[in-house]
Amino acid sequence: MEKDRIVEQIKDIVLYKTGKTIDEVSPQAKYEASSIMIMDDIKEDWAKTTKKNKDRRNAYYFSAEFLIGRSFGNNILNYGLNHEAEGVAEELGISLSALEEMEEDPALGNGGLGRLAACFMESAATENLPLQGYGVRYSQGLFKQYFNQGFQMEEGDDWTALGDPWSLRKQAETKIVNFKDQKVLAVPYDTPVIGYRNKNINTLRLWQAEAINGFDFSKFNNSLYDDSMSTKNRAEDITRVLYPNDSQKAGKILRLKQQYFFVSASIQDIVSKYKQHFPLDIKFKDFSKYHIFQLNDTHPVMAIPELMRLLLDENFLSWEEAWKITKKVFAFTNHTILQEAMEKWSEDIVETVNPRCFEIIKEIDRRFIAELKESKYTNEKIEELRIVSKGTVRMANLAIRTSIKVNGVAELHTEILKKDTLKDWYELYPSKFLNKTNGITPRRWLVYSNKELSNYITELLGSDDWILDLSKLKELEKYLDDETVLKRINEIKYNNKVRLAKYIKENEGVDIDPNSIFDIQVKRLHEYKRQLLNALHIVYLYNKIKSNPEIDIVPRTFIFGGKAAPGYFRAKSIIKFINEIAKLVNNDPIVSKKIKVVFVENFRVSYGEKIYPAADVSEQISTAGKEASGTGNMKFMLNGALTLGTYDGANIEIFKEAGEDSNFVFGATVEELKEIESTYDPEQLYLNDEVIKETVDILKSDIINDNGSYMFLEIYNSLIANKNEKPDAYFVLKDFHSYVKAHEKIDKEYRDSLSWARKSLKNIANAGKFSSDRTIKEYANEIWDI
Ligand code: Z15
Repeated sequence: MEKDRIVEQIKDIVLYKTGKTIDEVSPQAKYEASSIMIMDDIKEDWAKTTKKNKDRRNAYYFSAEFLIGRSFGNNILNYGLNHEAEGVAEELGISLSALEEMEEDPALGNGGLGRLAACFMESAATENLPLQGYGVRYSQGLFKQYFNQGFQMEEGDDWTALGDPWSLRKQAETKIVNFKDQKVLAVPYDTPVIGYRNKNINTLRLWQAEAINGFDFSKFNNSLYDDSMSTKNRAEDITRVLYPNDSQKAGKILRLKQQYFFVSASIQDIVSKYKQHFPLDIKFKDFSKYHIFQLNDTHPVMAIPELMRLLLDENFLSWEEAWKITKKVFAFTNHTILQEAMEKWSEDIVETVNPRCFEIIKEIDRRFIAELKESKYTNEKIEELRIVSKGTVRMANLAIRTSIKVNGVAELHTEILKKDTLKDWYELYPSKFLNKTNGITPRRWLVYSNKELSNYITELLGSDDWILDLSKLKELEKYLDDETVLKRINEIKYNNKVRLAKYIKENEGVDIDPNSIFDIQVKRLHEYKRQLLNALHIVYLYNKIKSNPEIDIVPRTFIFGGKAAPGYFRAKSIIKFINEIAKLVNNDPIVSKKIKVVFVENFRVSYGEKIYPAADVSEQISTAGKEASGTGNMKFMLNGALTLGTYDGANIEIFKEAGEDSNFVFGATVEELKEIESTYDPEQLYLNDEVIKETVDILKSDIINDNGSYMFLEIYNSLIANKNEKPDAYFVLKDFHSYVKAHEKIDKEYRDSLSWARKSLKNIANAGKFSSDRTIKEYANEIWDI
């Protein structure tokens, strides 16, 4: 029997690894052995896929982040071992969920951009598309977050401390990366990306930096101990830590070194494999037939000069020959219009990282300008478009100039790029621009994380085909008026809420009531995402309940999760603010009967898997125009939450698919904001609006306490009286009343539980578009031609 074979194999691995029998070892050892067993099981299929893809055109996803989350449960599901898994765990003397909880989340990404890369890898494997991931194997993933007196604290994330059963070190394929001031080894670690039930297994290759001569014995013998260690440390520094900024540039030389490190290793890897495969094609005439590199934002853009360098200096092609190839093999995804996220590097930093690449960039720029002059472009326009200007290298310009295609990540976002942010580029290269609305993998974000709903969908549709064709969910619409189905939808949601409440009790120590509305905002902390608007609304409710304790409102639990970049003071202030509101609300005997607030610690992929299935309301409340797409919004929708959101990013497409009447739309549109922008005066709004004033004034009161940090005064000033920057730049006060009204509508509509369930089902039924299977097929057909 399959189950017995698996159990025997795991016991064997336990014995080999520990010298002990299964009943003598820790849960961690059982987890490790089970993972190794899976790696062993898949090895032939993995090798077969690798071999098959050798002869085909491949796409390569270059990304500084892959936020893959835990592998164990997802691999069991995708490889089709899930029917045996519970029984196997039982034989090992442990529950399956206890085994799963042994795995550290590899947090090799910050947020949306890194998680998107992970969803794309899974979908490509599932769709039998030859897509290889290339990135960085950070020793320290994104910091772990905890709270001390309501303040965010950060702790290192040594995610491999207990080993990493999901990767194989491929020592023999090590590369050398040259910087101006050091040479380091790039050692690849390969992780399998298992397609759903198709035996197709692609590869995610992450590079780790190591010293060439790890330990200098001559120096050591001369008792220059520090010196002998420093070469090793300086090498390992390059991949030591993931920069914790999401939608914000780092601007540090080490960051550009990380970027150049992984793209140099990747391009060398790919070029050397090509030469092995086609030793006669010394002019690389067919290189562009076999390769297409997707640049995930500007982080991997150094791949462009690096490919030129390899073709020119190491393979002796002429500039024209090399450029012709380079111009055919890159495509670029833009993920933001925020200026603070646009990477621009000062010339001396680029020069210090790799002088030859800097020279090549300048030559690309020189030739580009000559071309523009030829086409009678004005100096003004040329200044906008050029790559090197005023002492800085603009990475987006280099990417757009070189790429065959440039894409935004949601319809609105792409329109803003064309009309506004990249207007001049769109004029120059209109046919390069296209939209690829983001998506999420339904395997991790529904089948794995919400088994009860997933099983019910299969029961209703009479087949599980929908897992591979999410548009089939549309057929659920025939049950929109079926009371039995609607009741079951509510029951499943309730069960998921009970599970989350239990987990939150265990992990945060807060009691929450599964009968209350679970109203959830989980995402990175950023002013444009407006967690502050959510918080101020809670203050408004608090005041309302205080002045009228008998008020009739449906009990509500506001759940927050998300990390602030350690250097982002105001984002940290907002966390502190929410934590103080939580304390105030939860400790008030009257208010806490109606509302509760909890900010969960250390929100991450595995926490998301527990949260999304339990949400009634999905908070997607960014300032219109600022959230490029959002993908959390899709995870909530697919799990039956109703969206409370602005006309921003992919929210607009969610409203379009599921209908505005199944969601709660509020706030100013991009056009409206553009119109009032120059005259917007939040101070007047505040002074003339009693409700807003009373709400905002809590920041200056002694009802809550920022422990002398001045954080709350700083938030207050940012809204009303800021001298150094535009006050309320994200229009929190502008949208406040509209947001309050939308919440009142939620309160009203939730009372009709069948009608709510109908809207929930409407959302699930129309979430098909947001499968990353759809997205990845669009990339494959319209950009990659694979
Ligand atoms: C990041 O997570 C995103 C954009 C960025 O420029 C950086 Cl540096 C990080 C996010 C967007 O904010 C989000 O709207 C989008 O859904 C996600 O990328 C994936 O495209």
